Amino acid sequence: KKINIAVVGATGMVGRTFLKVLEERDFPFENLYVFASKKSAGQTVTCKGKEFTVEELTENSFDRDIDIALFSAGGDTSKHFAPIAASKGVIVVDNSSAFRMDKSIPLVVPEVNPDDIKWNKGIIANPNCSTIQAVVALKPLHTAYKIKRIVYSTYQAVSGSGVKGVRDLEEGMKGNDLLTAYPHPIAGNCIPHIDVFLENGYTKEEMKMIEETKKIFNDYDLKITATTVRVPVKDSHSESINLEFENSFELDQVRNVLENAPGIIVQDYLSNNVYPLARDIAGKDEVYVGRIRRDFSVENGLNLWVVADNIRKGAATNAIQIAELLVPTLA
Ligand code: 2RA
Repeated sequence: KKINIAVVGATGMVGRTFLKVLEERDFPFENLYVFASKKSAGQTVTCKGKEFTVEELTENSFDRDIDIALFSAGGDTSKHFAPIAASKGVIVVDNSSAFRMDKSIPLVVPEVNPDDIKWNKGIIANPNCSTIQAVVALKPLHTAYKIKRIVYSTYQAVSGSGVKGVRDLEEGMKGNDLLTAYPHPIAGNCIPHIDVFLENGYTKEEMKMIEETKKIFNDYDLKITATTVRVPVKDSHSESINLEFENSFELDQVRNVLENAPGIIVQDYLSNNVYPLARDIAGKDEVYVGRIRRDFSVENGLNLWVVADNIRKGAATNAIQIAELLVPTLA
């Protein structure tokens, strides 16, 4: 069956990347519909060499034959329109955080928990970018050695904040500090504050990594803490991940497990300074792992350095990989 697909939020940073990745992966759609807010309606976007006119998203937008809708237009838009789309038989893959922690809605990374798409009831949630790259790297190790505890420290690109973050960095680098995306200048700075602070002193971003990891692994015994930091990098999130396993491991085994795992590229050759670098990895879809070394301060401890493009694997490509898993299930 040829698929009819919709992109909601088609003019945003992730929306435009949806269109690029659909084309790159030659996703088998017959018809593509592109939606955005009233102010963006009328613009044209391209996919597979064809032009599409952006329509304003309304409650009737899904009164046509649409099989899958990719949403990336903010939590409020998803909260309002995803259930309407689902009620018309559309399967929504939602990139917002609106439904991620809803127990009745699967939270999916295709390399990690693909079978969870089976119990979707019309909405599938795409995890937070910083969570996606982490669980791709950790899944094979969790399977092999059973993770007991995770310490996440992230160094997150400004494109995670959309065009405002990118502009704050670019202007800041010219000495013109704008404060449109962050409470402090981002140029030459590290800001330990992504999203809002919660009662427990953590930020929402930190709690997303903690709670989403447990849901994706379906393992609520995992002990996890996180510190998420915005750094003056345009694309790709970098993460230092410290792990403690229940079981012992040999380092060359660990490297082998990672090298043979889906979606991972190991870059770890210290003699010639080879390790994952955000600037090289922008535009790629894999998760890059390096600095693989024992944490000898604890029993069965390991340190990793994990880098991925936060707009591609962290959002658009992961959502489209979920859509690819859905294609065979559509009559
Ligand atoms: C960020 N992960 O980087 C969050 C949302 N994209 O800002």
